[in-house]
Amino acid sequence: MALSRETLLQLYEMMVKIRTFEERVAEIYYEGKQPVFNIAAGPVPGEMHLYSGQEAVAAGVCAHLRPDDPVTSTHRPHGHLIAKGVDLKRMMAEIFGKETGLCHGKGGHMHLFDPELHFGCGGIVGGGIPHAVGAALAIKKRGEDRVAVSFFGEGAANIGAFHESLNLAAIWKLPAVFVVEDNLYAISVPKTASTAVRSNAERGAAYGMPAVQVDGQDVVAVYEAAGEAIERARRGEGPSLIEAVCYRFRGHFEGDPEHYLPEGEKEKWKQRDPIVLLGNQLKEQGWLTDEEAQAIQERMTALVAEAEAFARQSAYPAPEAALTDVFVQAS
Ligand SMILES: Cc1ncc(C[n+]2csc(CCOP(=O)(O)OP(=O)(O)O)c2C)c(N)n1
Ligand SMILES: [Mg+2]
Repeated sequence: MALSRETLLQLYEMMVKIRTFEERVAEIYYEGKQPVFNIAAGPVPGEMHLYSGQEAVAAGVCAHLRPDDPVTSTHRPHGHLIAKGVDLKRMMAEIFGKETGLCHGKGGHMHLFDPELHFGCGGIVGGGIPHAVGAALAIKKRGEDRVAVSFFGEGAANIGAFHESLNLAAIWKLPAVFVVEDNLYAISVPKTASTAVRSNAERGAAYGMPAVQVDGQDVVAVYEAAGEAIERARRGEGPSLIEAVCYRFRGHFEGDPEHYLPEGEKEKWKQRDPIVLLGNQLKEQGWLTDEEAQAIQERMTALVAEAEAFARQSAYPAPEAALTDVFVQAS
């Protein structure tokens, strides 16, 4: 099915939005942390896992979702939340730990929650998979046509919760879509050293659910596979598994020396940058000029700058608020 110019431009713009946001976050992250890398210094202390390179997966899947469709994400959540439609100001403020952030500054980059968008994530690898199944069970019991989507890495696909979740989703025919982002590595461990099957799509058969492998650098391929799986779930026909083969263009975390990468591997994958691939396709079709691409970039840069200014100007949470919105053991 040929996609319309409007849809392709929306996908392109979303990928540029995610990339632009994260490139700026990376610059902000390194403020005050040099010359000797100090993880506790700067306006954004702590770890930082960026999504750069994988934008086609978030954009291609979330383009089919409504604000009320639940999404669970990971320790690498920025792309998924932006594609779900978050207010960049509140997201940036959360990354800065400010009171105006999504979680009033108590979550940070790895714990971004947006109840209006039914979005959650966290640092427990694979932790979001059963949460999505729980949401899908609630949707089914209420007789709604919403769909729960869980994004996770190929590393997470080896934890027990993955297998239990897929089995339950299948046996109960739940409206869930599982998206494995196979970016070849779990920190420094290559998939070939941790996973017995060649492709996680092969595992769908074990749970009696349709499963496909798609080129995760190709947003159109992701969009089409996700559309089919999400519509199937909305019709009440049960869960699906999508394996998107992709690559992260930055380290596992910022500061990762990446000694584990074979020489030339990243450079090879960068030749298949999802934004450049779609941009070239649009230009060849005569659907995007260099000036239009430039205008999209400028618009996204301005949006991110606005979010950054909002975050910097916001206050930190008051010390008296330290115990609100968190679990406190009763004395
Ligand atoms: C339950 C659990 N085990 C281990 C870790 C440490 N850890 C953080 S990220 C990560 C690798 C995850 O790899 P993958 O699922 O492929 O996601 P990617 O980082 O490639 O996006 C590990 C092992 C953790 N956070 N949680
Ligand atoms: Mg991985």
